[in-house]
Amino acid sequence: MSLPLVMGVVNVTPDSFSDGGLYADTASAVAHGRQLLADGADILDVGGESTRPGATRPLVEEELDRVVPVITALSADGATVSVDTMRHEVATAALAAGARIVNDVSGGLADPEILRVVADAGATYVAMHWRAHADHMADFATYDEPGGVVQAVRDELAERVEAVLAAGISPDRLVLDPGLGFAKHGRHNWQLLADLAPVKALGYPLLLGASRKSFLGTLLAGPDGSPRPVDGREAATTALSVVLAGEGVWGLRVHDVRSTRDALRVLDALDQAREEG
Ligand code: PMM
Repeated sequence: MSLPLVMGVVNVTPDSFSDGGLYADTASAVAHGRQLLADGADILDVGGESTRPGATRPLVEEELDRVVPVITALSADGATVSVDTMRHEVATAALAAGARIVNDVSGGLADPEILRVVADAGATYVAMHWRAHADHMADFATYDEPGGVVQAVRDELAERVEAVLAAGISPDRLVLDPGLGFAKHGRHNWQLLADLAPVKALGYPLLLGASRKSFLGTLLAGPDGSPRPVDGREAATTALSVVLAGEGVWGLRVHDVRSTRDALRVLDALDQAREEG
């Protein structure tokens, strides 16, 4: 069994839902990235824009100031860095600073110019399913057509694949992501997780970002109905990492790298024991 890559999240933002403000300055973000590497991350995903529901966008200059110094430092350490951005200006600067992957949660819809930047650099591109910016994505969480959310995400990702390839990005440098929590209610996320086959059948590696998301908080709500806070969602996140590893996904985007890495080690040990008979 080939195990997924572990992508550790480095949010250089004041307002991300899970870790907003913890690593908002360069020094603490770089230190956090180094800790995630020590914990077993294969990739560090550095982002300077929060996409939490309702978030407003930073200026381009703010986003650049947040991510470029962090990417420069972590790339100089030898880390494989991805930049979590929807903007071609930020992708350009991040690739020049050493990033090798562009993780675009809008799949090229927010700023189509980003596709050309990635193609010119020969970088890897993650295209996520997305419908609208965070400040109004809740208005787009409707999947009433036959096949529901699974078919809609598959079809909308297939359209993004066409745009990505038309822009000159090589098919072997493309990764798809169904976009858990983006213009999706809790049940939509569960339906996607329960039926990844149609998205898988598009023929590209898959990245999944379930870590600490609010559908897990809702699942784990206390007796009074209030969602479990983000710092209490780790075991559920790790359980999903195990399930998704079994599904053969390419990568897992997580905040707590160590728990997912530990779980993958368990799977690996079992695999080896089976092979040895
Ligand atoms: N989720 C968030 C941000 N970036 N990128 C990809 N490819 N997939 C995701 O699910 C994803 C993402 C939001 O989570 P965060 O605020 O904790 O970073």
